[in-house]
Amino acid sequence: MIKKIFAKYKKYIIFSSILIIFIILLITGLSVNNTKIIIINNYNFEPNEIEITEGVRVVWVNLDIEPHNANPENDNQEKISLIPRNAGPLQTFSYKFTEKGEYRYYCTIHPYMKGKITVYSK
Ligand SMILES: [Cu+2]
Repeated sequence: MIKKIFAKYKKYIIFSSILIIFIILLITGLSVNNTKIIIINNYNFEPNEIEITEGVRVVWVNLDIEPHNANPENDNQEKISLIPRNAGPLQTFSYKFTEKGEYRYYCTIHPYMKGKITVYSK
């Protein structure tokens, strides 16, 4: 029965699958330019050093079962009031960097977790 239906609509199924894949590629391709993803995995920011241009949004995705956050290492660095809230397991937080500079951050819960983001002007 299912085979029969599949045979009947084969063309449409293949066509719509290709269309869906194309749309997904289009959406991810567009957002990749303006978004950088940092995975938090096993008490590490991966990658822990990135270089971006102004206007890029950095998204941290926490894959650990522990909560993590990312806060500026230097309190005088008033440019970033960076991500003050904790991210629980499988949660994300994000920050859009609009000013060039070097941003060092760490997790206040696990201070040995460190990262650096270098933002260049456009
Ligand atoms: Cu942490």
